[in-house]
Amino acid sequence: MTRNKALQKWVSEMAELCQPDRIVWIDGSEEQKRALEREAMASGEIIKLDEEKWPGCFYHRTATNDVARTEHLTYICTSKKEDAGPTNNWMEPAEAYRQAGAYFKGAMRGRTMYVIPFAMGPLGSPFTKIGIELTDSIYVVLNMLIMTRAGEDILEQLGDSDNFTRGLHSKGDLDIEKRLILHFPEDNTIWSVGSGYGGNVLLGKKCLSLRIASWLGRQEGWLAEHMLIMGVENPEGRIDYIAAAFPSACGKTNLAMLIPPEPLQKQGYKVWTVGDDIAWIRRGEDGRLWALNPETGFFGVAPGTNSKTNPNALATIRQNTIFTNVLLTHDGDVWWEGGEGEPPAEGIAWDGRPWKPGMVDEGGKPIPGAHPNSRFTAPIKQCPIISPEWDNPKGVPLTAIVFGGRRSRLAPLVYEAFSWQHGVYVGATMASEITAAQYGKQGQVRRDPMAMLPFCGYNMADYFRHWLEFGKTLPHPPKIFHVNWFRKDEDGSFLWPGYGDNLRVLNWIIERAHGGGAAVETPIGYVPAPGAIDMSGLDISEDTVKKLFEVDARDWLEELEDHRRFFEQFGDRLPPEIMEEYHALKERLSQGGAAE
Ligand code: SAT
Ligand code: MN
Repeated sequence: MTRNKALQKWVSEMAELCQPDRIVWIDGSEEQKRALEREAMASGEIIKLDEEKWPGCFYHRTATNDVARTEHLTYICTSKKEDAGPTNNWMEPAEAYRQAGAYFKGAMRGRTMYVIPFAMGPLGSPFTKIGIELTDSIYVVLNMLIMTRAGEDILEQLGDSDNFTRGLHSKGDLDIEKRLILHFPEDNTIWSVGSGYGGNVLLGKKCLSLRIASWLGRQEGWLAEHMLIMGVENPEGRIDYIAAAFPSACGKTNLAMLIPPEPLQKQGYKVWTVGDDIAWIRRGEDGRLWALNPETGFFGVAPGTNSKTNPNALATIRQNTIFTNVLLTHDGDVWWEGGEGEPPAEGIAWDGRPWKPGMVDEGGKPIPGAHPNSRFTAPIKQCPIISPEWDNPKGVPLTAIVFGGRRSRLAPLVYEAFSWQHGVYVGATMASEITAAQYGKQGQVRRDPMAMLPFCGYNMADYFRHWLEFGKTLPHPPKIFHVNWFRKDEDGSFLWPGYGDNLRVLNWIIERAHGGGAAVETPIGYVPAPGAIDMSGLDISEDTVKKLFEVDARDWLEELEDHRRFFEQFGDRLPPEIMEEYHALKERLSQGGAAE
């Protein structure tokens, strides 16, 4: 399959370790994919869904202890511990290879090792990185064929070069005690063993495109970010591109596929999807920022996806989609909580047990049919509003950068940072309530800088420094904003309708980025002036609007204590600019400039 000596050598060494019965190279052909689907159906690894209802779609169920990324088993293995930093788990590389090596040893006996050559980014783009994933899972192969550009062409592009990410994955025996997700940025290598769940095993995604890429980006002078990319077309036909970072399961996919509310649709607004999870960002020759989505598919959260919340996602997953851990019915249909229509009368839940609507556990809590982190894997091209620019090798030029989190309190609907440096502080102090995409206590607030806490492949203090330095190279750095769609009132109901109406907020952001848009200065940044956000056709009271934009100085001063505690862990490595911003913010808040 290849004459690349470095690749041949590495594949045979890994085969020596894992002892597969066979080695199969993935060529990217339709015939090979079909044959793999048949094989996985025969073994029960995937189940074909009803061809009428779900053409070309499959169902897969993971082990019940293997349903989300396992951050506590995810490591950055650098020679020096400080290079991984205090927010990453660290293991010494030799020790990490030794431990995981013991789990990989003979793990593919009786199995096939698939060699997947893949590219993140379009071939021939300065952004693009090549990887090879070795895996013993057909499910992984089929997902990688959707999520990445995979096959023979990639080998051709790679030629004799040894510049590729070496990814080794084995399901092992799916024992959580023998599960490790290891990154060796100094060796451009990823080892993942003991899991079969998306983010742990689709090595092109979080492992390469964020953890390894963030490391490469720092060396090469660009940014690898956990961001969606979308275009907003205004009635005059101008398209502004926005990149936005939110933690996992906070609505990146929904925002990227947003449908404008009726009054804005009538005015002629349109949205174009470029990506829903990862943005690689470079400075263009024109001094602007250019962003590219390195993926070719969506690995989205199923629950809550319906024709009201995200009709574009629903249209995207109608065919050629793999569903993981949703509810399966006996007639080859799927369903999930917050899905389309009534639940089926009965089915098989994500954990393989029989399920009926209304079932409750011993504590009286409803038993869900689909796991809260159940997913769909669908080709990006099937999205009805896919941007014609989505695979432009140059990427798309960014008008604004947006950070956001899920906060019931504190953070206003939107605010604008005073400068790039302040914007980096805003990103660095992002926080969000824990969702089903992570193991952990749901609802608890955790600090998640730039939504990269689980994905930054090096010391986060150095990452802040990289952002600060990167901004200095830009003649006109884009403005940075923070949004929070999830603010609640005293009785726990959401203050903002969200979904399509978020476009109203994006429009203010775009106006501000172009030098317009009325704003009021607060200690934390600029918020929209009364009337500056188009609320036409919205049933929202003045009082609610006031609450949405409220900046409570006392609450913020309390929050600042948490900022300080978070930053303390980085010691001397923290760039002084960050504490400069901290002190300036504290000063502004203490002066009582905020509404009480
Ligand atoms: O599971 S993934 O890491 O691929 C998705 C996510 O959690 O953002
Ligand atoms: Mn994500």
